[in-house]
Amino acid sequence: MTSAGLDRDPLKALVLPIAILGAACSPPAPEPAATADMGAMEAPAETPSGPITSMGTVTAIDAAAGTVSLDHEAIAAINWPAMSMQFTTEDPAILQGIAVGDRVSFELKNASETQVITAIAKQ
Ligand SMILES: [Cu+2]
Repeated sequence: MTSAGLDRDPLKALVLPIAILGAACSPPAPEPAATADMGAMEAPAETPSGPITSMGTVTAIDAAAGTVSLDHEAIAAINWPAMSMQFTTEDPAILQGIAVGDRVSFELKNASETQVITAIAKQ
């Protein structure tokens, strides 16, 4: 009979962690499927040494995190097919003036740091 009062405590204990988890999940999650695929994308034997440029459409921007998701064209220099994926920016300031839906040209840092964008420009 004393259990009636005790029953409330486990409920209270659950509410706070759930609220915290909910808040942590509110920013849009990166695309795990597309990101996982990148591991299989080995650079070709003849790796270009300089920057690699391509075109794409912006699908998401997180200016605070300095990340941008692009639906990009195939990038022959590094044997990439066209895909949707998230990049990080070397300098998040380059995202200023870029918006979701923009058609952009962009520059990857190099063949070994292909997920780092050093420049992006609206077309
Ligand atoms: Cu890609």
